Amino acid sequence: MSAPEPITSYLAQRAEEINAWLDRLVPSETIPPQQLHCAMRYSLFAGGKRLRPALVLATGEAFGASTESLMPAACAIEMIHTYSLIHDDLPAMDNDDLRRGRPTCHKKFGEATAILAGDALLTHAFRVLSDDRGMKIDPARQVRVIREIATAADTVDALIGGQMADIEGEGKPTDAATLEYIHRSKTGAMIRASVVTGAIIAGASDDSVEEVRAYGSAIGLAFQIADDILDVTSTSEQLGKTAGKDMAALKATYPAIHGLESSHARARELVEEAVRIAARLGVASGVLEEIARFIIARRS
Ligand code: GRG
Repeated sequence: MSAPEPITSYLAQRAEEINAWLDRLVPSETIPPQQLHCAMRYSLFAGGKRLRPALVLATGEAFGASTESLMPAACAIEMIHTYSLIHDDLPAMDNDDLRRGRPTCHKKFGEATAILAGDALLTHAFRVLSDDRGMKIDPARQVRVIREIATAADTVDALIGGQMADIEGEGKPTDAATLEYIHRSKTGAMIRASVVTGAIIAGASDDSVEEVRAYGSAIGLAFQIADDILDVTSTSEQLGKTAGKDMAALKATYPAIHGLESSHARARELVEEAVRIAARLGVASGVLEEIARFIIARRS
């Protein structure tokens, strides 16, 4: 199954808007240190899907926020995501040569610059998030957004913690519960935070924020299961990153533990759950439902 046209066009349109904002928010290559800004922008503008910022926009707009108020946080989340990819590709981690269809940041700029480019994207994200001219919402709500994103990028049930568990588990037998923890933390946390961020900026009620969180949890796990499936069923050209890496690194993946059939079935169940949650949010949720379906229909 491939993704239907309307949602891929929607995401392509949002990616253009997001790219224009990122271009304004990230220092230009002409500002010193030029090499560092070149490396940050090289990885940032290498053609990612912009799924996480699109989720911020789609959720926030569904609850009535303006695109302008959502864009700083949407872009900050993409910066954090890109930092994590740069660091994940480093020789000390996944040691990868290809990302987003191009040589990885350290292959192009050297390891020291790539480490700093990741650090700088993470730091710059929080500068953008804390700018009082940015999202233009009540300061208490802005702090809540910053806390939500920092928590997702942190260690407990979050991005860095999930990455650590993933590294520690390499080459060892991993049980289903540990695999689920790694996926929900490493991949799920930032996807969950993306939708929650949109809802908070829009001023959604606490109950709605929690419903949105449940939607984000479901699509976050579905996304990583789909990623595990793509790793074994696609080519490097299709993915824009090295295919078959997980198996070669003896990584715990859904297909390795549960088999391909059950992995497909679990991903479908999670998407159906997400669609049900989106449909009862009480807002126009068509885009959120379509994004949930896209997550397992995508080819890269
Ligand atoms: C280094 C702290 C740290 C964390 C690294 C992101 C990550 C954690 C590792 C990358 C490897 C991996 C399989 C991560 C799971 C998340 C994932 C599938 C990332 C790729 O996200 P896409 O497909 O990428 O949205 P694009 O390029 O489209 O943005």
